Amino acid sequence: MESEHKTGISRRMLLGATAGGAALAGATGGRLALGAGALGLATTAGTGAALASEGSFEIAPGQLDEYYGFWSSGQTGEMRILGIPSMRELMRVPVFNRCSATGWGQTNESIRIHQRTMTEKTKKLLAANGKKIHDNGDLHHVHMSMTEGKYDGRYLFMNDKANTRVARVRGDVMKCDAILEIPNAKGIHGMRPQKWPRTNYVFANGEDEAPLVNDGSTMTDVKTYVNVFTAIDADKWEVAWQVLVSGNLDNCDADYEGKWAFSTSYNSEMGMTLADMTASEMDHVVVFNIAEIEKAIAAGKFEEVNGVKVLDGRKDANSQFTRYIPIANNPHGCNMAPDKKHLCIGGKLSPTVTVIDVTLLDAVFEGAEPRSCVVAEPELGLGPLHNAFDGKGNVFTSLFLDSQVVKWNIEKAIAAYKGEKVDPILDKVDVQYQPGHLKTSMGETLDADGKWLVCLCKFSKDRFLNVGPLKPENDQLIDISGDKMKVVHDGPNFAEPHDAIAVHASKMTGIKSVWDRQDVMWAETRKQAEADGVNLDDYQDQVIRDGNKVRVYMSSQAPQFSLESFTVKEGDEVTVIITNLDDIDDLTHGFTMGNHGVAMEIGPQMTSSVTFTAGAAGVYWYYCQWFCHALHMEMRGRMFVEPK
Ligand code: RUQ
Ligand code: CUA
Ligand code: CA
Repeated sequence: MESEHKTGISRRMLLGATAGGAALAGATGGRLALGAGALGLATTAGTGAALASEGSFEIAPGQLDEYYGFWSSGQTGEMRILGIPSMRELMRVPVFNRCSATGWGQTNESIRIHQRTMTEKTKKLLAANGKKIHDNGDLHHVHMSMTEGKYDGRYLFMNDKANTRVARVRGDVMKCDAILEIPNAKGIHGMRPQKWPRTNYVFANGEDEAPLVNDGSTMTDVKTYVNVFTAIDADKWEVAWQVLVSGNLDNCDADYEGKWAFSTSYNSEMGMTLADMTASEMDHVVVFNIAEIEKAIAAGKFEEVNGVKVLDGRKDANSQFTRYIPIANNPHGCNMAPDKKHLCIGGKLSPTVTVIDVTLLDAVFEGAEPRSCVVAEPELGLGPLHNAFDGKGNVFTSLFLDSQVVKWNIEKAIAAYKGEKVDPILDKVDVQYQPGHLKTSMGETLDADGKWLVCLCKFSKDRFLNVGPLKPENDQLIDISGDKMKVVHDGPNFAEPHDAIAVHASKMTGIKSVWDRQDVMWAETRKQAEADGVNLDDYQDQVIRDGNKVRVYMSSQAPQFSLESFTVKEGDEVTVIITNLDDIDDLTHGFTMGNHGVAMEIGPQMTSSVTFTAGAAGVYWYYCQWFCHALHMEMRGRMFVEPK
């Protein structure tokens, strides 16, 4: 298991038999232990599950959390992984952002993922700014792929509101493997995977209105503006179809039968100013009829715009693709309950949540009055934004203006709507402060278990030591296992987690600890290596000159790079390709080229490559920036740059 290194010093000798030794000893066993530990948690006394019922979130040192929390990060552009209930941050997964630690957004492997689905227009725009990719994103929503209404651990999907994109992260290695720029739409906000029969589509809402062919031929004529609902083929990672809608689109969800998708609209007015956007008494929820849309696409009844199949579902088109359900002005959250029946819409400006019975939607498509599907509209408090479920018929709604979470019962709300004298509100709890999204453990699936609620508060104000004018947000953990909600933990968080999901660890047993040498992430790099006569599996150092392009192939094995030095010329386009031969858990190396703004991660058995222009003549040191060995500081080498 432990390899003797070229220095003749083994890792065990250097690190001793304590912490480092133990970590190494578990190198093969560790992977198994992780899966078993995660599974074991649900039943073992004294772990998170057992503590949860006692209202404690504490996970003792060495113990594992019961749930993975997948967090968005808003304008930071990454996905984060936290443990629930400890709320410990476990990992950051760069997606739309540029990451200094991993080289995401700089390595060739990541740039290819960014560029694969980029439109020509975007490529031109970026080139004009001397850039290859957008290196920011505004990642609001993270959701996992599902099979029959339950998490299947395959993928996580996330939106970028800033640059109209949707990305996919692989559930096995927790790396982004696909980014899709959505044509025609503007500002992807709400985004949800199809729940049933499986995630064949990822639905994505366009929030901003723009001319359909946005080429400058029309600009201020708002009548030419449209909004676009997009269905992405989740496997092929291309746009399956789009539907034009009236009004803008905010949040969305899908049902548990695979029949419908739903989107809230706060700007049915198609207003361009705040006053215009809040002018009407009512906005609406758009219901999309998936079967009717698929039928029309199959029959070729679409218009192709920018390479995408587009249907017209606007009000005037009177199609069978959409229905518009009037909802009090400026609704926001859109959450499908795991009872498979009730869709809950947060009122935002209205103190109500509107409950739609989705079994009544067929009738609406057959001509029934659109609001005939509304079965409850409880008044809950000020600024209701999002809803979460415990699987027992109760809903938790965030009240932004009241800084509270309210727990209420759907059946009681329906009875009250019918005129019975019942109060649907079961409990209210103060949160600190101004909550947006909130999420229950497994609550957006049929496995909703009613144990924990994570509430993402937009303001922390006085809850933490003052760190200056820019303050963290406050993610709070609420124990919902009893009748009364209990806030049990404050978790400061950096800009700006909007949303999170809590996935039981038993769903995530497919996570790897070591890369597969043949992984598709570097398939293109492998092709280049083959063309250069280099076999990435039987590693030999090579420096290949191809005009002013130089490709440097080497490997890493703690604590050394196989090449102690290489030589290039000033202004050469240098590509360094490194394969990490270490194959034990947690043995990540890095490559940082001094004074060139270049750094990347090379995980166990991974191949990474990065391209840069060699600077002014001289000697430059490169080094490994991920602590890998007692002789990690010595893991370095020189690049000789000869004058032109
Ligand atoms: S939104 S705070 Cu971007 Cu999900 Cu409601
Ligand atoms: Cu290799 Cu540090
Ligand atoms: Ca409005």
